[in-house]
Parts: sequence; C-alpha cells; structure tokens
Amino acid sequence: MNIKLQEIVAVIAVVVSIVAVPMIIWWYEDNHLQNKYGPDVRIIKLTASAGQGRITEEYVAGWNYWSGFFSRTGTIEINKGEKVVLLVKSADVTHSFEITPDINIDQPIEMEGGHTTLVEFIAEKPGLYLAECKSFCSLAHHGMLFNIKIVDNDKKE
Ligand SMILES: [Cu+2]
Repeated sequence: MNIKLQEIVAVIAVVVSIVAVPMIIWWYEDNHLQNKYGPDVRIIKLTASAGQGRITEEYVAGWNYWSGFFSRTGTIEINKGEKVVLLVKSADVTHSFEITPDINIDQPIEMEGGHTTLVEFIAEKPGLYLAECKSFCSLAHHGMLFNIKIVDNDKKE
C-alpha cells in the first residue's frame, strides 16, 4: 500500500517536472527580456538555420528544423527612433551577419551553433539595410539574409 502511494507520488512528480520545466523555460524566454528592457523596447528574435538556408522569426525546434516548416523572414520594418533588441540564434552552425554599414549596429553579429547573440540599437537613419551571413555555413548559405527597413513615420503621406 505504502509502496504504491510512493509510486504514484513519484509518477506525479516526474510528470509535473516534465510539463512544468519546459513551460517555465518558455515563460522565462518570452517575458524576462521584455521585463528587463521595458515595454517600449522592441524585441526581435531570429533564428538562423544553415540546414534550411533561411532566417526566421518563428520558433525553431527539432521537428520544424528538420522538416523546414518555418517561414523565411524577408523584411523587418522598424520605426525611426524605436529601441530594438535583436536576438539572433543559430540553430546549427556558426553564422556571422553583416549589415549595410550605416546602420548603428556593432558588426558582425556572430554566433556559434546553438548560441544566441544579442544586439541593442536605436533605429536612427531611415533606409533599407541588408543583413547577410558572411560565414560560409552550408550549401544553402546564399539564402542566409534578411532586410531591416527603418521607416520615418513623420515623413510618410
Ligand atoms: Cu552563412
């Protein structure tokens, strides 16, 4: 009787930790940066996948990494004056991104496989900036690019 109760408690403890630990990690990843920087800062999370030759804003895990079921990020539009935290994660190998130089971002944005590099900047100069991987990462290396477009909303219309 006692042994059975202990077994049940053990099973519940295992299930709770299997479910709770990833949930806490997801919650933490989603919230701690926004809490740290405050609500005015825009957090952009990108994942670079050399295997699929693309950069995405979607969450990349094992299942979609191998199937390639995540979308390619084309252009990220940022308003002039916006404070941005750009997080670039590598899903696989080393990447090194360089952006058109007149954007005020320290370059290159480099990260080893599985690692994330964080860059803070303020969008100052309106324009279209090309971010390209300069480290040959795979046969699909040519697809490792995205655009950042800084728009001046005061000058629109
Ligand atoms: Cu590359």
